[in-house]
Amino acid sequence: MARVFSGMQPTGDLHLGNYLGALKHFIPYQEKDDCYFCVVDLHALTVPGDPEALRKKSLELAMLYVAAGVDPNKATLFLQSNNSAHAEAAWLMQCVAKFGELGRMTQFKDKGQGSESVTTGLFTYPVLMAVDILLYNTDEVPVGEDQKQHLELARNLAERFNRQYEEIFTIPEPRIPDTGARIMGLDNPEKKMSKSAASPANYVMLLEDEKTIMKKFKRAVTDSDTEIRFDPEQKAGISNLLSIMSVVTGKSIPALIEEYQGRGYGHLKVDTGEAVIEALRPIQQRYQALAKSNEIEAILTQGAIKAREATSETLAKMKHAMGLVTF
Ligand code: AQP
Repeated sequence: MARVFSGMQPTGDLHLGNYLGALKHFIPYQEKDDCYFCVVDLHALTVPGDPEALRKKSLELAMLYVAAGVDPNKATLFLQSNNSAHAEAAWLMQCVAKFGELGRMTQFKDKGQGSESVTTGLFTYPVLMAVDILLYNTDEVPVGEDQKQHLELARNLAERFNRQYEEIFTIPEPRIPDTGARIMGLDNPEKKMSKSAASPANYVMLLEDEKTIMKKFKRAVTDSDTEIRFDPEQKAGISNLLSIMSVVTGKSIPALIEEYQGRGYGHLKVDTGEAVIEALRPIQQRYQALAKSNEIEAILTQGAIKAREATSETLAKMKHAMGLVTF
């Protein structure tokens, strides 16, 4: 049985990219593996935000995990800040990580854009993400493609710690899906779908209403050609629609190309919109039911206990290996 860990940030709402690139793939793991799924609320503090909104979004995200199929009887679901081992281990690992390697993280370069006023948390958060994973002796991390570099850092830090101190950490493997690992913006298929995009036309939120979802798909930017071909370089918009349709319906991309060839882009747009609406409907229904109950509080309380239990030994080993004395 493998140990599986993954997390998502409670900043803003989850979009289709977060779902198709990551969350959807969490579900099958819980049938056979020991899974820890986390709302990484400490990560959300790296950019300025409203404390009340963070509290609300953290619970909403936990409910979305459950609505999307995470079963608290099979997997451990918890809020990162409820297990203080994460913050403690992050400090220890910051004393192993190098300034230069953190400066090379593309997400920091994109979000920080060289500004001196960004928080140091934004700079060091890949180290926190590394220990999020390493503390659980994780074997596999299901993530979207944009997290590849952060996963590589986590592996490097684990190897360095093991060499420099003691062999404590398992070296985790990223699990990036073949299709859907990088869902692109509907208004700009050259860039990944992102909740911090300038226009809401960029993304489809998991809890968005059906009419808006369809409108966004109908307006999805494509090229002015008519040929249906999977070519993310030359035909980014059409390739993005084919990827979305493929992950949502389970049909292969070649089968979809055959189905839509010669029918014009309009059909593909509408049918992809409909397939997404169908896929999101049960999630939205389960979410609405959960939101009316206070079930999530008990789930997260249990999850926090299990998460603390799972990490206490590794944290103690880490401290001891580094020369800290505990009474
Ligand atoms: N466009 C995407 N396609 C596929 N997977 C994606 N992920 C994010 N965007 C896409 C995956 O979603 C998981 C959770 O990501 P996160 O909570 O760390 O958020 P993020 O990667 O920062 O997502 P955003 O929407 O892009 O936020 P902003 O705009 O704030 O940067 C991860 O597994 C991620 O790979």
